[in-house]
Amino acid sequence: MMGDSHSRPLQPRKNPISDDYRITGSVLGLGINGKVVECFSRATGEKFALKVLRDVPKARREVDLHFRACHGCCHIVRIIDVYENNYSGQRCLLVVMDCMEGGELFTRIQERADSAFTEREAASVICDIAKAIQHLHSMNIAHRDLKPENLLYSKRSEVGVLKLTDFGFAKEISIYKSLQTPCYTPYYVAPEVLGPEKYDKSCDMWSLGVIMYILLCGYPPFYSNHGAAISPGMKKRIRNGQYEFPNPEWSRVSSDAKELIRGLLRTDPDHRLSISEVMQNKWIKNYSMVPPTPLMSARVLREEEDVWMDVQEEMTNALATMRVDYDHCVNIKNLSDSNNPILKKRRTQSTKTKGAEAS
Ligand code: I85
Repeated sequence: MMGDSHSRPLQPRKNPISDDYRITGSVLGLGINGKVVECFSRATGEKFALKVLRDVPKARREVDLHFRACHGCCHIVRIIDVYENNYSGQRCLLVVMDCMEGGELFTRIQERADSAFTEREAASVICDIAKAIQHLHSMNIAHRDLKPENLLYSKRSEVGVLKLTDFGFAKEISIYKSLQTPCYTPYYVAPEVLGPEKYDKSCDMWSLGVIMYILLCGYPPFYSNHGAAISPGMKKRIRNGQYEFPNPEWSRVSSDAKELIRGLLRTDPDHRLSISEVMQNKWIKNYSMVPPTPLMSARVLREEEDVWMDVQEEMTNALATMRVDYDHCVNIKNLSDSNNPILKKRRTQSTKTKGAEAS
């Protein structure tokens, strides 16, 4: 199952990981599907990050997509090795990754001196994230969990590279795959049958818009009135595209940047910008020519540090809602097209009638 024709095949190793790596107790991060701990290569002494997943089909999909995606793009965290081991009595997948020592994107920006973070730098950060998305979308993979916690820097120093991680919700959206079901004749396939591919990708584009907005001002475009979990009011604002560019944070930000955000946060996924349109956008393409206007993001992030957990939770919830909505929409379409009992009955009847006519 690991790997396919257009990728390097991945065979999880079966030998104990402790042959090759020394696992320390140090926890680097906690995901919903598993924890990430520190480990060291016995051969080189180099430090790596190890993600421990229970070996279930969903975990296999995550590792397979992440492994295929991390080659050929320097903005996706690289997988070094995968082991299939028994770990505390359970079958586990142990994923050895390059260790991102620079921490999360917004922690890094928050640590910057006031006004040292500029619109030009924000453009270069968005360009890096966009390159990761472009790579994924060109492979027909939607990440579907693009959020601040999944954007990590490789090193603490200036040379650190921003990389995307966690493919726990990633989905392969090959039209060929979805058309392999016997109910479709590819020549006559309706646009909405091909639609889901676009909706999964447009989820990543919306996330890019939210991240770009936060990067430029330090707070998100949509927020809940009551702090934590997503509220009906916030859902309504997201649905209606109710957000603003308030002063003073936005007063000096270029209209090119605001225009790009508007394109990414369009409520109708059909009208939202695609990744190729973003790569062609001049604020992205010519980011080195974006004015180096000082931003207020670093200070706002620092001053609002106590609500950052709520902001992250809200984004997590919004992404979950979006994935459910789009998946649901796919199910409705597939069901009505393929398992329509009346159509099935009529088809068998008409065959009988035709047979009777012929004889
Ligand atoms: N290194 N979402 C938040 C981490 N190197 N981290 C998360 N899903 C993953 C953790 C919880 C992301 O798939 C995650 C995943 C993978 C990693 C990951 C991969 C590679 C790291 C869940 C660090 C790290 C290492 C040293 C220092 C620091 C961080 O997290 C810091 F700077 F924070 F001190």
